[in-house]
Amino acid sequence: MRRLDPNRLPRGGSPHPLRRPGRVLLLALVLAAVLAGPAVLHARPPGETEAARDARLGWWRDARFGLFVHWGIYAVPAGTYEGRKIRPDHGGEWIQADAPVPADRYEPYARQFNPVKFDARQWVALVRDAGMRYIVITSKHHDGFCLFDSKATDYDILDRTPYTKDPLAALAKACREGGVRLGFYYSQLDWHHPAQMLDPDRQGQGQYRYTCIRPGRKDEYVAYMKTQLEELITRYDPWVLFFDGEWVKWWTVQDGQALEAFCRRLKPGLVINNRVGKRRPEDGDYGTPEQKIPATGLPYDWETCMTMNRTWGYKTWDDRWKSADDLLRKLVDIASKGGNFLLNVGPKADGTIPEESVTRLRAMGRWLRANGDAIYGTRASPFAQPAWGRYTRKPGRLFAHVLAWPADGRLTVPVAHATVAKAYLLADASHEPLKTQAAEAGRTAIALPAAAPDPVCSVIALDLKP
Ligand code: H79
Repeated sequence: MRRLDPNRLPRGGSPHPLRRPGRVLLLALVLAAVLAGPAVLHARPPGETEAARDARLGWWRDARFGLFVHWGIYAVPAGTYEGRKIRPDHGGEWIQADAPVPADRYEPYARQFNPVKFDARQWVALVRDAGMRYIVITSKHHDGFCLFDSKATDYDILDRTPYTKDPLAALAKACREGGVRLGFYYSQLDWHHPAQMLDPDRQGQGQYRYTCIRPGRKDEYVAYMKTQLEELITRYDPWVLFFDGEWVKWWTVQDGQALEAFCRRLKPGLVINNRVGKRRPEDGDYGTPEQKIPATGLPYDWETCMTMNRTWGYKTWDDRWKSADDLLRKLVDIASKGGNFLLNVGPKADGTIPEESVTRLRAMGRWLRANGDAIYGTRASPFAQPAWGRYTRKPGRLFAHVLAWPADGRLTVPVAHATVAKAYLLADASHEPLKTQAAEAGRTAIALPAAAPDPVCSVIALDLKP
């Protein structure tokens, strides 16, 4: 997708940028950027061409399905404080704000966070079983607690918990060995760092949602983030950075651009979400609709992140689970609109993933083993959404995801019969051809078996002639 932000008009890649039409504007922009301070213009790798950008984002666009992991010391209270179930409609990772839990009662949860059953290889095996291609895990959520061994703070798993290992190191290793790409969630909003304070002008949860910077201490906090991001990038070599909590007033577009540039200098191949800045299309690489699927997709790269029940971080009592069928239909819907699906689990404090999540992931993986060709590496449907389901496409191929099997055993698709080389059920290993014939208005009719082969979503593949 081409970006229209003037800050990102062609620059370093062209040999004679100042001889183009519009050079006065460009010069003015460069001048303005220089006057405004360093690192404003080159948020993306300087001179990155569209082709280089496509190459950098290729694996991520093809992956389509990833695991979000919200794991931290909030898994200890797990949704309950002083016998009260805290906010059924809100994530357990917000319990410090929602209860609220005073800092001197929250921090000691670390002493009960001892994930002795955590097995990185088992997590990666589950991710592979689910047909997911990448993981994004919380390195630091809003509570400020770090799941890795950071030299910038002692508020981390090695210094504050009985657990003696770095789980992100183990996960990075298991991901490398298992062919899964690892990414890190990182929150700019931080309830623990001394440079931030709860907003004194707000009461209740708003104090936490919109923190303030203590006068004169913003540079200190930005330096803290840079130290930690450098640790994360150089030590674990992540593929994705997912920022969050960027909505606070003190975090600006310029702050986002500078931080984005900083991360990319350390690893130019990084894929970074738009919350590094202020969620504008031109911030980072991709949009981040949360808990929702855009009705008709978005005109840039995007990823829907979503919970399986109602919480991101583990709660013992949240049993409002979406069904595996529902989640699978959402994956198909998202792929048909050209997006990725980042589906969340909230592991327990002992390091295990709730059984309800595991069964759903395995069910989705079973479907993907037979039908993954219609998800991975596909692009958004070129057609309007049909009443019976969704389309995805690849060069030379169209996939019809049939969610409502036609009672008359006939499906029509908006491609001319002369261009259809073959139609078949994707899950049928023999790829036995289905009968096709020309239909009204340049369409093709496909004769289907009487009953849907898959009760949730059966995929008809169409090989198209060039
Ligand atoms: O980590 C999970 C949640 O804990 C975190 N994001 C996911 C991935 C999250 N924190 N808060 N929320 C989600 C909801 C916050 C919504 C709002 Fe706003 C923040 C409402 C007002 C400020 C979003 C940003 C809508 C307007 C600005």
